[in-house]
Amino acid sequence: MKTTEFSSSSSPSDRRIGALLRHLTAGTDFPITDRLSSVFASPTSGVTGGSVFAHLVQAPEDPILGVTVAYNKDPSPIKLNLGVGAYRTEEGKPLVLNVVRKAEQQLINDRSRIKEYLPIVGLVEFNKLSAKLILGADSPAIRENRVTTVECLSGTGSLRVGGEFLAKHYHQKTIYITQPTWGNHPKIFTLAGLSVKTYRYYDPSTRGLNFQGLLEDLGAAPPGSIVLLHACAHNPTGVDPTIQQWEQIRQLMRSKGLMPFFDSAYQGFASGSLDTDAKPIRMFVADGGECLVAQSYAKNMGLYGERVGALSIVCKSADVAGRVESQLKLVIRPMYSSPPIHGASIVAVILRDRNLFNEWTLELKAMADRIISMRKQLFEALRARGTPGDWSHIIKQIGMFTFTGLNPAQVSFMTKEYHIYMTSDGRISMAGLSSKTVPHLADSIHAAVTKNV
Ligand code: KET
Repeated sequence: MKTTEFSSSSSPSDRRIGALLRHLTAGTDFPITDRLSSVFASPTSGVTGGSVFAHLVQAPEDPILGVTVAYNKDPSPIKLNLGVGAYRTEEGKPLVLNVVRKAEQQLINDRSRIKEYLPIVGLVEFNKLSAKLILGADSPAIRENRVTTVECLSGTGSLRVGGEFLAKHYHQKTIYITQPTWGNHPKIFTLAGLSVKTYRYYDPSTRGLNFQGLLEDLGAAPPGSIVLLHACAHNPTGVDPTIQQWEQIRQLMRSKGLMPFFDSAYQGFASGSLDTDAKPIRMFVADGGECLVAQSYAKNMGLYGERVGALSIVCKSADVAGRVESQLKLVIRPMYSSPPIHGASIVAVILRDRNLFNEWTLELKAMADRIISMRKQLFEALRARGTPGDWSHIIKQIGMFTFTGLNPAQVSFMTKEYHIYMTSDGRISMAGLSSKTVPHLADSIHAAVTKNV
């Protein structure tokens, strides 16, 4: 339908519509296209009828990102956002890593850089370097060309592309996710066309891993089922299997032909070492079997808003990997055509340069260390206040989050009375805390627990 152009060469009916529109818009600030949309709206609405969307109910805010929305609306000067897993400095400010600034400067200075579309699979050098980062520089799977890696829109996009690929081409359509897990997992995989089931993971009574339950549930899963594994720093519990337990999980999964799909959103944030945090994935790759890995650079390079990540599929042969890649392109092309160039270029500059890479590992370690120090400070602050209960899980849990055990009523009390924002499951982002804000948080937890909220 013609909408905005009414030139002298228009047909008589176009001219009549043009005149009508000029009449309608005279004296109003409404853009002409807005007016047009009501003139040409579907017959069920009519110009005077209600909106065709009138039946929509207000959707709830996202359980994690909605916390930031509520936080932004709070005018209190003492408010504290411990909802989303995003790193903050001791001053409570978002951090752009120094190596990222340097890489961006390099990119700007390079006048030969262009803004053409990337290929469907993204920046090829970024893909190669990402596979090396997660699987290890000496990985036989990479050497044998058995890995296909595509750049995706951060961790979420990588999971979604992987999920849609599996729904289309893998014989089993059920994916098992941990109970509990990151709230977006079930939504991503359901919309990708998989059927989502859970396996036991966390034991609230010990605030640790329910290893027996995990083995039983995976042991009872139909052969071939897909299993989503958090590579490290499990979200939201902060509880990871030990290396010995990973080995048992690997043996069980391989013996039943279960397909591992790793979500690696926190490489480097658990131990402070990129290699140590990738170990569980490398154990699965070392046995020669197949698996999928979704990588995110949101947290470990602080590239949250750049939306840069990668999906790797480790196959049995180079031939299969090539065909897998050809099918991944068919998933990606109608979804977003090709990924963005800037974030992947930053990552590629840092990963290819030994000095920048080393500098990155230091900055990453500093972030991980600050989080560990926040754990100690919060634990000590609660001890000093004599807050009832065992709070040792604060220092035992790993990664960005503490799964406090606070219930939704206690969380809402802390938000209302202390302006502390966190997800209703009692998860707090330790990365959002600083030495200055620890006492305030400890006061609020103490009050929530002792007032029997
Ligand atoms: N996996 C996990 C386990 C995860 O916690 C996140 C983000 C992602 C993937 C996706 O991150 P991306 O930015 O797409 O690379 N988690 C934090 C942010 C969010 O919810 O979007 C969070 O849990 O706070």
